[in-house]
Amino acid sequence: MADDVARLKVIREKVEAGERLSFDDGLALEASRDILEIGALANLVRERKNGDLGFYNVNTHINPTNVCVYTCDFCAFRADLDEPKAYVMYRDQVVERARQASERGATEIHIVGGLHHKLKLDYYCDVIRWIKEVDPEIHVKAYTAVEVEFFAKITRVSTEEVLKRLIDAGLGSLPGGGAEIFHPEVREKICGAKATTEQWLDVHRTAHRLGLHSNATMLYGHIDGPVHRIDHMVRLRELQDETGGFQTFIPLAFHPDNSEMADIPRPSGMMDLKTMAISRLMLDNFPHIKAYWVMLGLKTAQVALSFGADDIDGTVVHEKIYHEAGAETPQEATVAEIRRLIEEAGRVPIERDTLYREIRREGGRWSAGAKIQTPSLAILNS
Ligand code: MET
Repeated sequence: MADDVARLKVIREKVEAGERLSFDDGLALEASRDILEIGALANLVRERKNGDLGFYNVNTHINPTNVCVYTCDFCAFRADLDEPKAYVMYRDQVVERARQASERGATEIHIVGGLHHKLKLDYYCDVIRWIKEVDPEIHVKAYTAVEVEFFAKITRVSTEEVLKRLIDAGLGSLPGGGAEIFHPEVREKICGAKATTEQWLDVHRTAHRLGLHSNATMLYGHIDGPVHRIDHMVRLRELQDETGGFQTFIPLAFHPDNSEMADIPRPSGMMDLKTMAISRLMLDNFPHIKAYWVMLGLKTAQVALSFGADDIDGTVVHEKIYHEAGAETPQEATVAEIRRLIEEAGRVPIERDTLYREIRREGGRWSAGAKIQTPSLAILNS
């Protein structure tokens, strides 16, 4: 206990001085139960970087197929080709979904899905094209690094070539999925077949070099321990030092239902908030930390806005992956609801696009302004 107080005091001094926390500092935070002090430190960084802004966006999800060659233990979404629940969305369905999104004023479509061995890269490019034909303004954030690596394998081209073809089709940025846990002790057990840690990081490195921004996630609360989580964050921090291309880190709370790990309990509220706060503290070079309400629940996501998070994600609609794993959250949150939650948390709700530009709405139309910078961000970036 006395040890804990002393360690946190040293960490506080570092945070106040804007110094980088070490791997061991991360482990000390993990070992501590002083959620209020950890939260206060994360909040300090959060306010230094993002003031009192609380970001959200108006988006929708498309999961083009659930057919997947991989059998990750935590996944309740995947299907074999011959299973009744197996599906592929073709042009009409994608166009219809994009049309609905566009009519609702969505600024972003988020696409992730299964790795279907019979579909070609052209199909995955077409999904983006079909959306862009409906609404060229809508930002398509599509395909995890795991998917990009898989497309490269089945097409026998480099991941750089895959990214170039996707960009040509209209890709705007990469989502952060497929990262799970980078540490091999865990990764090999829960998703050993898919892209390795090095491959995942390399796809993002390449994407950043090609001018794309991307996000990064971490699936926590299953067989991961403190070392694995801190290792995950430090690897991301190192790549971000190199490229600066990451925008947002999203800690994802594991949902066990219908998965091969259904016997593992869900992460607790304590773990959710601590992981959020530690992410903010360790990932000192990530501009944003997101409390993804679909997985955390709206209530925890709201509280997380005082534990390091500055973003609560979007209206979502049509979420399948976590709902099939037992998420009890609604399918959709309204803008009014999201804004109320942010305001009640003492933050100023700001609608952003995928690249964190402020959205202005007039009548049924929207436009993106300049990239949002809090005063402190402006100073840091000048
Ligand atoms: N199947 C993809 C992957 O493993 C998408 C996962 S959804 C977050 O990366």
